[in-house]
Amino acid sequence: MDDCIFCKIAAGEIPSNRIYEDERVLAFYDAAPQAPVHFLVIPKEHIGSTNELDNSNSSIVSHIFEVIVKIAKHLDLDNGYRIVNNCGDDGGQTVGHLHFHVLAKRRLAWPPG
Ligand code: IU
Repeated sequence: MDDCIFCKIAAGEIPSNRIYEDERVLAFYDAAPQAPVHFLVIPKEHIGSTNELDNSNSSIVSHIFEVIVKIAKHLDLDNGYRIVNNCGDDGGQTVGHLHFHVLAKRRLAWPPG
């Protein structure tokens, strides 16, 4: 998508603090961290939100979760972490490209606001 900021980050047209990348996904630190460790994992392919997942593209989600586990080990997130996906306006989604937040290294409250 031409005007999608996360597509531009995935393509390297906008710089990001990258943690991991392969042919299908990119993980990078969130520009406005909400925890001492806060990174995002995105598909390189443009998928607008969770609502655009179906049988043709949903395998990316299991891959993203496998990548999260790998990164969590790499970053020593032994005390746990939270994975967040905001979908749509009421879900608090502000960037229209599927992404999973990973927050760690502080005790997180529940329920979220
Ligand atoms: P949300 O779930 O759509 O609300 O999350 C979008 C996140 O993307 C949010 O935490 C932003 O800080 C983050 N972000 C970023 O890391 N770099 C950017 O250039 C932009 C947003 I725009």
